[in-house]
Amino acid sequence: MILFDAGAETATPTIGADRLRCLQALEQKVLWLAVWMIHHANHIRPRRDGLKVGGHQASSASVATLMTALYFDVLRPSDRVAVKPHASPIYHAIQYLFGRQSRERLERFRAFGGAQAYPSRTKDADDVDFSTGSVGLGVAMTSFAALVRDYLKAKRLVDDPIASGRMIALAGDAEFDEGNIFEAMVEAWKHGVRNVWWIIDYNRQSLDAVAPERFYRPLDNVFRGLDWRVVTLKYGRRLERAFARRGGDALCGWIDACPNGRYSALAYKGGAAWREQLLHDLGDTSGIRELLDDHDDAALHGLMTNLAGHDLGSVLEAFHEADDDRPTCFIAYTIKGYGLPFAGHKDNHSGLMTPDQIDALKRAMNLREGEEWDPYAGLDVGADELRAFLADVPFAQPAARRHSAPAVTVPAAFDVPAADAISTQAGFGRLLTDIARSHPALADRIVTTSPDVTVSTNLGGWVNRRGIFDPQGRSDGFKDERIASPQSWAMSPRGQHIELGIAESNLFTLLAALGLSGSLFGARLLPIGTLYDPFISRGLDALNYACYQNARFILVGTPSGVTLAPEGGAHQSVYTPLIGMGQPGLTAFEPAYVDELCEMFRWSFEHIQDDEAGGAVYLRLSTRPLSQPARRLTPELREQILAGGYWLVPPGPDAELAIVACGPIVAEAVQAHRDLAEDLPDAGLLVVTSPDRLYGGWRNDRRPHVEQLLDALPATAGLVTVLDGHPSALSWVASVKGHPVVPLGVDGFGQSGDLADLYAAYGIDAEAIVGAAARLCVRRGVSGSRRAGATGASGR
Ligand SMILES: Cc1ncc(C[n+]2csc(CCOP(=O)(O)OP(=O)(O)O)c2C)c(N)n1
Ligand SMILES: [Mg+2]
Repeated sequence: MILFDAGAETATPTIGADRLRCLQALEQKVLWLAVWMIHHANHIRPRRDGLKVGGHQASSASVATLMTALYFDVLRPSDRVAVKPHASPIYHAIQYLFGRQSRERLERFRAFGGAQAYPSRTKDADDVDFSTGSVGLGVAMTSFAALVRDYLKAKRLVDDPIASGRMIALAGDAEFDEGNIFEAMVEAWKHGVRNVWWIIDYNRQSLDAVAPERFYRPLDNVFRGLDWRVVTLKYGRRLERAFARRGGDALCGWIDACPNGRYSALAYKGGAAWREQLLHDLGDTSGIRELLDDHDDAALHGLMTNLAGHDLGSVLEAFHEADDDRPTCFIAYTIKGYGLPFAGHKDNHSGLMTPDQIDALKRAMNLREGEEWDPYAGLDVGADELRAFLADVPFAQPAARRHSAPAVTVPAAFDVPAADAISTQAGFGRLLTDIARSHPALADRIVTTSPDVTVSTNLGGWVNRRGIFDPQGRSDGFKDERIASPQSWAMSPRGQHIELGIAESNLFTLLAALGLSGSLFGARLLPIGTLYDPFISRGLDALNYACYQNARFILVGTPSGVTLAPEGGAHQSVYTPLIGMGQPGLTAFEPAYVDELCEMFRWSFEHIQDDEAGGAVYLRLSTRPLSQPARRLTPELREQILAGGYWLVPPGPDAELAIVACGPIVAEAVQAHRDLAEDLPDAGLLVVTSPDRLYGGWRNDRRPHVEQLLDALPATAGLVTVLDGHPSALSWVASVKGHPVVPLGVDGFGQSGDLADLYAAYGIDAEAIVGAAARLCVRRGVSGSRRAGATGASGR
């Protein structure tokens, strides 16, 4: 069994011997605490459900040195770090040593209310900067946080030292299999983002597999191609010294050529196996036998696994050398499970040490029974010295790291853009343009962004007024050449629109960063992101990631549904209303009319600023112009719109039917309601402005709005629900009071056509609604003149 090898680190030009001794002691302690925390959760804490608790001892060990160097020496309080998900125990152990994490929470690692399995900005109590868990996203988040910091800097909304903080990702090497990282790199390059470090824990292992050795080259090339500095930390100083001996070149060549799988296997087997292999391969090379004779098995193992990512001195030197703001990638060679019995084993990802192995490690770390949680026991450095050292660590100095920012005042109402017929998407564009003109204080804090669909989602008017953000500034070539265009594309540090390439994952990761601007950097922004509604799915995990961190933004999905008609199925969203309902931390609306949209926007600006009870908002909009009702919203109607729905036509006392409709399909519902008036004069028409709010209220409120609405409807009445989206987003309304229902909507792929063709094909036109009403009435036994369906429609 191979166990932790403290090695004897030597001082470096910038790190004195005493300092290094303390750091090495902390490195040892951090590794122990992480391993113990996981062991305790799996083997000691009582369990009730027979489930494995898990935790990642090997992933943690891999990064113990790198994190020790960062947190106990290199970081400043203004730096922000995304820690690779499976190093959560190391992070919590470090915060414990700083006195920012309680022993109780460590004892409850992965238990309810305890330290989280993956670092969580919202659920952990020890000041996690960026949540991680879904690999790749935390890494990208650091780039976008840096972009947000640059945006604030350009507008003088943030002071030093916050403005000079580094955005740092401690990444697992397999995270670079996730495409989102490369999308983020390209975008960051376009925006000239600075002051970002990505430190790759290059253990060449993922969950299942050992990575091919060839991977290093493309990785290195990509970074260099995008103007990053690449610092490769390959061999530790003990190995470097061995390379300087006779036979050292051959030894170096041998390791360089050693396939990752073989190297990992030998790292697992230990000293005797290294010896046998080296004798076999290099025994005839002058100097090698002497080198082997100079090392017993343990020392040989220590030497051969002395990769730079486990050599504190090398790591510290490299980090300190990168002292400018150039984006820097450190590729730090490591061994997964370093210092633990399963070091290098290809199956070690979810491996857990046995109680016997833990006991042996405890002994190797000079810990006695009962000292397992002790921050100082068993180390070569005394408790007082370590306490003093910790108190002096730059990162431990008092500084606000969770900022707050004053709220931006939101007007009591927005003027509704005047038009007889207008789409919600056009209304959105006009509203935003009007805000840019008429509400400067609010507009100054709005920042918009879009993945290459700025103009086609109607942000053009806003961009013409507020400009595109570019820290350096660039003129609009077409304007300079006096070529007519409705769109001004000038870029400057004053610009308030961040134009992204087509990568929806980037949109959501940027929204995550913009939406945390207040708490990360102390300056509040009101982010609005637009994209075509179906492509929400493309970035869904990043959207979830943004919401999980409680980032605040307004998302506009437009156009949506088959209502996009001629553009065909690939651009038509079907189940996004269910995403709106199902995504925690996101409130979804789908307005039919533009006055509703204006009220939703006003509410959204307040909601995203409500630090306690707020969240992000999603508005599903359409390009279909609709005749607008001639009305002024009463306070009561405003409330109902926000609560999720209102009776456009309240049901009469003898109503046999109500149509429940959402979004632009309300026009068909109005038509069908008219068609039914003669047969069913008491029928009601309910406009649902938010299936999400309506459903949430039903689940959580004492007097749910949906119940109050349905109180107006006799218990015997039937419902026809209809939307341009998946029918289950509305059909649940029937179960509130047990009304019979025919649910209409779209549950197949979209296709090209005109509105009449498509609405008929998917059974959501007026005729289909009337047909559904007829079927309901037949089912309910409504007879004679009271039966609907003279038209004999073809509802589905
Ligand atoms: C998006 C996503 N897919 C899959 C997983 C499951 N998973 C967890 S860790 C891991 C491999 C991680 O390897 P690496 O990043 O190299 O970390 P290491 O443990 O080697 O330090 C995988 C596939 C995940 N967390 N996120
Ligand atoms: Mg790995």
